[in-house]
Amino acid sequence: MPMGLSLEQIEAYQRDGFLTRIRAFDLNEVAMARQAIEALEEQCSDGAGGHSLNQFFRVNGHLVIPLLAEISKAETILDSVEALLGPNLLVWSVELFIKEPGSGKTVSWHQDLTYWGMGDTDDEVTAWIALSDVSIEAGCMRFIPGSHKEGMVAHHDTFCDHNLLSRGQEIGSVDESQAVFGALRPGEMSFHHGRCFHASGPNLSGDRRIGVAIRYVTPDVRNEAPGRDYAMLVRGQDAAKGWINVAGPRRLFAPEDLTAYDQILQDQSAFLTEGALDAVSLYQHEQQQETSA
Ligand SMILES: O=C(O)CCC(=O)C(=O)O
Repeated sequence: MPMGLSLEQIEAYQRDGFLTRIRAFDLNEVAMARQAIEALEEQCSDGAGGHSLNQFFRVNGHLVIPLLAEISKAETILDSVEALLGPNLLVWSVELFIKEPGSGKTVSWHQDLTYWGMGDTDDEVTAWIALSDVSIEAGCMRFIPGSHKEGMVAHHDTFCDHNLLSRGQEIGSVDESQAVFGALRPGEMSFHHGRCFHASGPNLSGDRRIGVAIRYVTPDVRNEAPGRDYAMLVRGQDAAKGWINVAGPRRLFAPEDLTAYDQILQDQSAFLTEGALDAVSLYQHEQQQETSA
């Protein structure tokens, strides 16, 4: 058993469907990661290959931005993910969740797996790493303990403007009195199961609220899932080869990687939950100019 998590932490994740306040990076590492992301925002705001930087931050950024691929391969994170999913790990997606200071953007109650086209599985987990102080005031995530045991539940689309989810999709009925806040200090991470009900509030703090969400999967996910899909092997082996393995970026926005990015987006969109064809990602990120501090 890898030492990334204690037995108590593994049991808590299995019981509650989430786990919070696990250290991923020290303060120096997290400051460097934030600085690198903000440098990208300054220097590459136009994006590349016909896509905005925002688009890469929303979906599959690890395919064209080496920094995001490197974060997803950090040993401390992988040790903890291995404790939850076992020794063979792939990255399906890396996304940035940025709420600007004073932003009213929220995320409605949802389950991730509902829209991802990989079916209902226990072999996926999100590691969400805080690159800033993600306090309650800053709009940290909230989770409903044990909700991952309720199966996949119905969602409806609200297309609400202040929702960061692309269709404003939400679960009809959630007992919010049961919700647990997952506040994180910079460099800490939480884990959540793809069926765990989760949401987040506005950022009422004076700083940006920045999180990197990494979706880890195992080779077993592809035993039942439809269509073709891609993932980057980061630990162990993918003997089953159900995933089409991608190597990760050669360098920032390499033309070959941008071509692969388009192909992957097209293939993923083809079998994504109907109605979500504009982008594989569930999420819309705020543009910096929308800041309402
Ligand atoms: O960052 C947030 O507020 C929501 C993140 C989320 O829904 C996810 O990582 O699945």
